[in-house]
Amino acid sequence: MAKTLVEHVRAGLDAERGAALAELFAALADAAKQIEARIRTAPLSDALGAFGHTNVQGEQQQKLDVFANDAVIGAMRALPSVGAVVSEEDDEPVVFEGKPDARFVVITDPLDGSSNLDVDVNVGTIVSVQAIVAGEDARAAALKPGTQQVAALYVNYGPATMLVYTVGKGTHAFTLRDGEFLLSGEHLAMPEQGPYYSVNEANAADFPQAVRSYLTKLRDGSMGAKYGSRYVGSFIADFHRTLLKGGVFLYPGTAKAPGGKLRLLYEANPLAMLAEQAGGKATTAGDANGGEVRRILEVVPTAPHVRTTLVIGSTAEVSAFGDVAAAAASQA
Ligand code: P6P
Repeated sequence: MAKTLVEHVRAGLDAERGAALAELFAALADAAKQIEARIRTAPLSDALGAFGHTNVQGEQQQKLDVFANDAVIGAMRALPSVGAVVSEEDDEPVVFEGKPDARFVVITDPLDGSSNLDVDVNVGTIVSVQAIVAGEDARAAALKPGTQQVAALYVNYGPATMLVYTVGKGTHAFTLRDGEFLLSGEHLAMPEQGPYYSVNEANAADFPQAVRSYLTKLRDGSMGAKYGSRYVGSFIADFHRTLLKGGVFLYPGTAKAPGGKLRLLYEANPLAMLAEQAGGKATTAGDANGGEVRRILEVVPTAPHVRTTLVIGSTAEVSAFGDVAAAAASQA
């Protein structure tokens, strides 16, 4: 019988930490199962469509965004170990009073890519976990760099419902069957080079010169491979493919989002940890003028909803971007 999520988390850690994280993951898995059940039959109910409120991101909240947010926050509220939740859907951290033993802050995009729900395309739940150091308040705990994450996970609501996690000891995949997340891939290894690049080509005219030069390099065969282009427009779907098949996903600066669109705390950081634990890499794409390329996990967050440019995937493609950007910067 394949290992369950809780068995796997416990097996990889010392008893005390394993128990604490297993309890947290079990609660997150329960929230994911509630979200999955609602998504699977959404077209038959009134669950789809806009909630009628714009969130802190300036995005039209979907009803399922609110449902997913309530599910995750409700599950975390019940755990003595979780002191607060920082959510894409809430302007400020949701702090749980009266939890003297709180040791984690959970940072989440409860339903990433929800604009795809109406057309039945994959969406995901993304979670980053930071430790609350004695005496630290939750907001400060959430604003630590990604190198200090205790755990990272996402749920991909696709043809299968898959949960992928790391606690810093490899990246592992589980598949939901009969209410249980069962081990379906252990110590995932991202290919060193892949067959796909993934970027919203509609923004190409806005990309910094370094990014345009890089895309030309991917297309003209000088990487020693013929690339295909894949872009779902749902980060978890595009990342999950990159994790399993290799290649690169980029969200550079654009005219609309010069500093990038994806959020550092609950999109880039958790997936960067998962990528690195699978042998991949994740960096910024430099700023709108090219600029310094930095390892995502070392970027120090300035605010809960700060955005970042992103290049994430196989070592060959992410390193090649760094070389192109460095060459461009030296000629500037
Ligand atoms: P664009 C979804 O809204 C999201 O946050 C990510 O899931 C996805 O990768 C990105 O935005 C897509 O953005 O500008 O290409 O539509």
